[in-house]
Amino acid sequence: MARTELRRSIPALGVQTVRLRKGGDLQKALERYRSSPAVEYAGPNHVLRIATQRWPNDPILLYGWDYLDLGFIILYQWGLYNDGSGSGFGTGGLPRADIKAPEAWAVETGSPDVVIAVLDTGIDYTHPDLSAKVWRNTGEIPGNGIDDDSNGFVDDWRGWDFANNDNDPWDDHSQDGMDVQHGTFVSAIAAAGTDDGVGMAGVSWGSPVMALKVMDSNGYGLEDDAAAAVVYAADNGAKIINMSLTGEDAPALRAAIQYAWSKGCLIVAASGNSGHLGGYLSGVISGGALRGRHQRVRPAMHRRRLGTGRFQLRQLLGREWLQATTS
Ligand SMILES: [Ca+2]
Ligand SMILES: [Ca+2]
Ligand SMILES: [Ca+2]
Ligand SMILES: [Ca+2]
Repeated sequence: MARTELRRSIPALGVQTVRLRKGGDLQKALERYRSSPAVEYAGPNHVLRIATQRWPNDPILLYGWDYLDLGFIILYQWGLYNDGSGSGFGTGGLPRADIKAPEAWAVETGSPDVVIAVLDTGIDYTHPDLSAKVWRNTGEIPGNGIDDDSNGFVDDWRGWDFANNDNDPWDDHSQDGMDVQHGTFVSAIAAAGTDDGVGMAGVSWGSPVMALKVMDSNGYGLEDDAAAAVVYAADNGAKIINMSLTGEDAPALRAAIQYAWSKGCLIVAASGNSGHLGGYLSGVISGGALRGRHQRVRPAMHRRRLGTGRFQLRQLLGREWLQATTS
């Protein structure tokens, strides 16, 4: 065998670790061990480390400011880190009923290469926590009336408004005379500027958000606009497509999702408070809401859809894994 010396033996597991002699070649040693019929598995002895956390300095995450000044919502991002103090809509909190964001951020804070398309009511691209995070179409020269990148959309330098068929995806969503800006809120949850001392923290610190407005100022949209936006996202470099919207089964959107999926996009849709769009289509991760004590917000309605969503997540992970191992 290779030039090695025994380091440790774990008889209960049938495991032995060896140390290469000075100047030994790890790959060659592994190949030799793997070719032996007496060896079931050979691999490097991986370095482990303690699980760490990383905390950005955004004030809403840390102190729970009523930042958006809506009056009736106290924004505290307990979904990222739930300390159990009861910020979860007054139901009391269950410590660490959250997405373990600080632990994840210690490993990865999100890449600028992973563009998140947000199909929603648009984005307030002047918002201090989003202005630097809005995707720019570098192939398009703004305001010259020419489709410079020949993608079928004239002057689409910061996304597109499919609801009004114009190049300004500004979030005009309001209700009862008050700004609601659902798309802006969703975009910030996904990828607000983070560790910038401003406002809230996003899950992905690095990702740009592609503003694709598919719903009008009242929060309603049409299937074909959403389908066209999904195709736009897939064709223009989005890696993740988020659809926090709901409705009846929509064949065009179904076809668009299959198109985006075939181009390697990861698609996330709301499991839905009513209706059932996208959330249980093949290739879609279905997301639902939990309260601060880990209860589903709408127990009866979400159980079925989230159950299906978990199945699709397994499917998706299986496919990702297969892609990774065959490439
Ligand atoms: Ca264009
Ligand atoms: Ca242009
Ligand atoms: Ca517009
Ligand atoms: Ca921030």
